[in-house]
Amino acid sequence: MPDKNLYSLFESRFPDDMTQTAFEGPDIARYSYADVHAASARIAYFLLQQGALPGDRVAVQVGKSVEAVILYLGCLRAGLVYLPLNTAYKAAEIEYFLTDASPALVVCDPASLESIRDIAATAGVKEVLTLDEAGKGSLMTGAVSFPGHFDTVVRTGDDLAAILYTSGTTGRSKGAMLTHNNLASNALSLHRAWHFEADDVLLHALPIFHVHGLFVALHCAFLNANKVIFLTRFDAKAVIENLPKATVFMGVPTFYVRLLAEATLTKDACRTMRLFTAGSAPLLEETFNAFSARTGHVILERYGMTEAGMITTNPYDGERKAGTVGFPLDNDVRIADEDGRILADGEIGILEIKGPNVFKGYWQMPEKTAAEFRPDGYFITGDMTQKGEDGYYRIVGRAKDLIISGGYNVYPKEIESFIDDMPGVAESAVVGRPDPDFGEAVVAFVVAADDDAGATLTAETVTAYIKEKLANFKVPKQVYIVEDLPRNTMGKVQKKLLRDRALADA
Ligand code: MCA
Ligand code: AMP
Repeated sequence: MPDKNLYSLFESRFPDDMTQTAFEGPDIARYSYADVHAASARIAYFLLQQGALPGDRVAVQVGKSVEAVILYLGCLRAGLVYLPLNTAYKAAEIEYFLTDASPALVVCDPASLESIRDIAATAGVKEVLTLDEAGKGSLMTGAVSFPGHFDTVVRTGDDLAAILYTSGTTGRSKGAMLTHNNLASNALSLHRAWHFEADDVLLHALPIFHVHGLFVALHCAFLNANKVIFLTRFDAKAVIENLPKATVFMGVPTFYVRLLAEATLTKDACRTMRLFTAGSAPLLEETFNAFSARTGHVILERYGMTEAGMITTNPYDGERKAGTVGFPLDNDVRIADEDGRILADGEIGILEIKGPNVFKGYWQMPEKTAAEFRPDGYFITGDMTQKGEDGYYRIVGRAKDLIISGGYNVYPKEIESFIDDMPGVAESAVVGRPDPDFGEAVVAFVVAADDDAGATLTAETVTAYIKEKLANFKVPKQVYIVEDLPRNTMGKVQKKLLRDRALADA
């Protein structure tokens, strides 16, 4: 059986001189490709020795460190399925993921060990290991005595490499199953489309629990064994200080807004750069224009989603157009109406896609998977799209009720269900409001119940209630206590009116 393990693809591109730098950065030690290869071998051995078997899931909620990246690579090598979790998730959210995915092992920050151990025990997890932001913990102490050579487990292209949870319009998160082929094909497409070369240096400031920072950015770098300048968090000043050592930078639109707020972002600071890319949320034309006026660099905007990696990209060589996401990568795309009727060029409809990058389905949710694919295999993205006369694709809206705040997806339904369960609440509606920093901000409208708890309900108590239980990026930036929610004659909440009110107030 030919080996399609994604790690084997990376390994085939490793440099002859393995002492070449893989990672360096202001807050981390230097790691060569030899270090990464040996450390990922030790982790692969250790995880298998802990009782995990190829195909088992390894859930990981840890801060950003090179060791966390090496853990990901170790999982690939051991044939384990990597399941990264946003560090902002709280206990109740983690409980859902662990119960749903039933991982063999969990790796978490030592600070959350106690609470995660309890949840893991109920979810039948064999072992909970720790890894802190400094790259220390029981994972590393356990792995250290294992050999630095490991025969990467052979995988077919269709075997799972990772599961990434994405929230859903129904409020329940779904685990998108990504295969070795899905990840490899998308990595190779991007590497080619964005002209990655052996001497590129990637400046990395994204979180590594989502597609953008983990797959898009790191995979491109690994395919040429490039050096990665690894920032453990996004900080605009640190990014600008490190730009003169780099050639490529990738960010969500909020990164670019925050970079532009720094006077030190100049043409000179960008003198070694060849490429800035943006995605995960729409890049405003004013940000695109301000960035090119200030730095001389035209940001390349691309579009994608967890279920498919990157789908379209602006051209590397041709004109990069503001407000567009360019052309399809190596997948077939079409625009259709809600019933799947294919529309003519120029018409606005929902983008549907088919290709080697498109995921295998949602973990243990065959009905949800079937509902999001057409009978001929096209996946329904839920993004309202238009193909212009110029051939460029534009994402003009969303058919799904989704807010994207600072590059993180927030599904109103999830927040509404949560608020509705709060004592003293009759009902609620959550909408997105334009925000200069996060692109969109979460705003909640809450109707108090006609009871004692309802009588004392305030915006502050609602906020505090959500903050305690849900990830911070889901916490509304503003809560309105209202008499009732505007409804149309069918009884449906008129979210447009709520958005207008939130906008007028802002
Ligand atoms: C932090 N906060 C947020 C967000 N991040 N609130 C709303 N939206 C957010 N995204 C909260 C904090 O908890 C804090 O709340 C307050 O806002 C201010 O925090 P701040 O220090 O400014 O935040 P930060 O730590 O600097 O984080 C902002 C960030 C971060 C750097 C923009 O959100 C980020 O790294 N975003 C990138 C997301 C990403 O990688 N997306 C890719 C998904 P309080 O003061 O109350 O505690 S992959 C994807 O979408 C697809 C596949 C694609 O196409 O790429
Ligand atoms: P996620 O579930 O985190 O993978 O988010 C995917 C969603 O982010 C897509 O379905 C789009 O709605 C949105 N998205 C990603 N990139 C862009 C972009 N360049 N412009 C507009 N929306 C985008």
